[in-house]
Order: sequence, then structure tokens, then C-alpha cells
Amino acid sequence: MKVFAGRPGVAELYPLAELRSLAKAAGAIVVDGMTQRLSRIVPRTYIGRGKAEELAERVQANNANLIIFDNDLAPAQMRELEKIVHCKILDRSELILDIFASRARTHEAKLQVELAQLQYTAPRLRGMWTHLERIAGAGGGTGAGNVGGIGTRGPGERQIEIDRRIVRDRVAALQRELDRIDERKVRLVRSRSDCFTVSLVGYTNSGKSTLLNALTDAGQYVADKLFATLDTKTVRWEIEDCPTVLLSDTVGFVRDLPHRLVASFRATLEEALHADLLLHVVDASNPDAEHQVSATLHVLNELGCADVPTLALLNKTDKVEEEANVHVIESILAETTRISALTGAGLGEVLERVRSAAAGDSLRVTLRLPAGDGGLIADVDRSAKVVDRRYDCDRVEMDVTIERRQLNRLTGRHPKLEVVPRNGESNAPV
Ligand SMILES: Nc1nc2c(ncn2[C@@H]2O[C@H](COP(=O)(O)OP(=O)(O)OP(=O)(O)O)[C@@H](O)[C@H]2O)c(=O)[nH]1
Ligand SMILES: [Mg+2]
Repeated sequence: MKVFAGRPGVAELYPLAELRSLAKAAGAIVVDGMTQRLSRIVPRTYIGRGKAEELAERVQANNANLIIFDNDLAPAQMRELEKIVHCKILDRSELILDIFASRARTHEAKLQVELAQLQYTAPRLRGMWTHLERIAGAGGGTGAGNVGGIGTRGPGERQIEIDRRIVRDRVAALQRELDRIDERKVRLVRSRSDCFTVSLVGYTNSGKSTLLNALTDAGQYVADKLFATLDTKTVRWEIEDCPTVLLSDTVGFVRDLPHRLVASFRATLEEALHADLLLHVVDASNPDAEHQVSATLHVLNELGCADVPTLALLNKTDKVEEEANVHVIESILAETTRISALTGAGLGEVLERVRSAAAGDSLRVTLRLPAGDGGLIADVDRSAKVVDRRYDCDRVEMDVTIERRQLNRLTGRHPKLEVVPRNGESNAPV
């Protein structure tokens, strides 16, 4: 079921295609689909009464036992609607969380999914118990409807408190454990700063893992299903005449990725955050590619990766049917290359682009540091090409040309080091 609110968009041409794939990925057998255009969401039941009754009839006719909404419903709306349709309802976020739960393999991924699920479920748990809160309130003599003033008197309320505490404690424990993993991961990713790091990012099923396998001998799992990859994999990518490059495959993005999920997957996405270059893989053969691109850009933005240099790879060009769609994507994205990870077309150009990015990742900056810090000065001399050096009382200013990762290493190691763009120039690569 999908509800369109507001103005019609291109996505309406394929209204349920992605939801079907998501449902399939979760193991459901899709028997029917329905859409509704509403100028305004009905606050109580999300969809209109007539539509809800039609939905109930179709559920019965198809013998369905689950309705999946492509929209996210409030817990109260779900409850009200379930009373009319007599069938369990799942919304888009719950469905995505469920897929992640079934796909998570590593300890870390499992923790991340459980945390996101609990955080999404916690408010719903509260929603589920409100009727008991009311009963408790009435029993406790505070007056029916005076929900806010209810204490811990009724049995229902006690149960809510217990459930909430269990959820709260578990969330806190998961958070602590993930924070520990996070720290380890950050250290690991930062320790790679001597190498040029490249991350494959993009919509789920766009071909990231296939590309990783085509470029290296990683042997990464590839499948025609959503969220085949949930854990980052990093491999050494040997490119001739090029410093060492590390290439990472990351979890795929999806439109309206639940916020909690993005937050708890931060450690997994740490690779992308600290990459020197992002390869944004787009399934150019997908009719919905334009929306997939904007969803990916949105998530990257949310992760704080908007400024990382990015090369867009328009993949699956071997099966593009609508050339016009590819032109549209090319007009949205700054730098693009057409490829096919399956046939190998265009991969030579990708190699060239990465080689030149890895080699030419130099910045012209002025470094300002304490003149008495011999160790730091020696470190700068070792790591950068010094063009000019000026002494001013207890400070020394050095105009340098330096590789970005060397600069990152220096600033990470020496907090007293100040970096200023040279003579008002931008930090553009040389
Ligand atoms: N025709 C064609 N199919 C491709 C190409 N690249 C990938 N595929 C197929 O697309 C499907 C998804 O590929 P994956 O590499 O698993 O995609 P992914 O981006 O890693 O997906 P997730 O891990 O789920 O985010 C597989 O069936 C691949 O065989 C391509 O260039 N051409
Ligand atoms: Mg993958």
C-alpha cells in the first residue's frame, strides 16, 4: 500500500516497484498492491475510511496476513487502521529494519540493527500501552483521561514501566558496546591514513560489490537482492604506478532510510566518512535511478560526506533501455563515467581517474607552528615540500605543498599546528 500526499511525481510511474523488492527481500510473497492519492493524510487512520474498507475486502479476498505501507505511520494510526482491516500492518521503516535484522551476520551488524529496532519500537511500545495507562489512571483515582498524572498504581502501568526500563537498559548496553566498537573502528580507519582510501557508495543493488570484485580479487558476496552487503569490506587495490589504494565496499542506501539506522550504522559507514575519494555507483538501467541518486546524495549529506571528492559511476550500462534516463543522471551529477561492472566496460577509465586522484591529491597551504618545536618542524620537512619559510617572533610560517593524507596525519598528531590556505588561495589540489 502506498499513499501519495501532495503533488504527483515521477515515482508514481512505478509506485510499488521498490516496495515489492523490499517485501521480497524480507521474505514476503506479494499478492496485491494498492495506492491512494490524498491531498491530506487522514490523522486518525492515515488513509480514508472508504479506502480502508476496500483494503479490508482485498485482504480477505487474497487471504493476506500482512499489509505493508510504503509510508511511515504513527503507532496510533496503525492501531486504528488495524481495527478496520483486521490484519497486521507494517510500515516502511519496520520493513527495512526487519530486512537488516535478517541479513546481519557479524556481531557488530547485529548490535547496530538491534539498537535501531529498539529505538524505533520504544515509542511504539508506549503507544501500545496507552489504553492501559488510562485504565491505570482511572483505577488510581486520578480521573479517566488524566493520563499525564498517572503514577505507578495500576498493574498495566507497572508493566509499562518494566517494559520501558528493559528497553532503556538494553539500549544503553548496546550503545556502550557500539561506542567501544566505534572507537576501535575509528582508530583502524584513521590508521590507514597513509594510504589513499576509496569507498564505493550508492543505492542498494546498484552493483558496488560486483565492482569491488571486478577491480580487485576480493570475492565479495553479490546478489540480485536489496541489502546483500551489510558490513564494510576493505581490500588493497594494486594499481600500477600508483601509491597503495584501499578500496571499501559499504552498505547500500535506500530512500527514506530510517534515521535511527543511519545513526547506528555510523561505524560501518566510517570508511565512507574518511575516504579520500568516493565512487558513487548508480544503477543507470533502473527507471527510478534519478530518485535513487538523490536519495544517496541525501544520505551522504546526512553523514557529513558532502565535501568528499566524488566520482559517479553510471553502472549497468550494458542493460540500459532508456538512454534519456542516463542523460538526466549525467546532468544532475558533476563528474560521471559510464561503466559496466559485469562486462568490464569503462573500468580502464575508472582506474585512470583513481590513479590521477591518488597521485595528485596535493594541497598548497601555509603551516603556522611554534618555532621552538624542532620535532614538529622536522616532521613537516619530512612530509611536505617546503616552498618558503618565515620566522616571526616565536612562530614559524611554512608555505608547503603537501599530500592531503600527510596533512591529516600531521594535524592529527600535532594539535599546535595551524593550517591556513596559502595567500587566500583555496585548498584546491595542485
Ligand atoms: N547487467 C548488469 N548487472 C549488474 C552489473 N553490476 C551488477 N549487476 C547485478 O546487479 C545485482 C546487484 O549487484 P551487487 O554487486 O550485489 O549490488 P550492491 O550494490 O553491492 O548491492 P547491496 O550490497 O545490496 O547494496 C547483481 O545481480 C549483479 O550481478 C552490471 O554492470 N550489469
Ligand atoms: Mg553489496
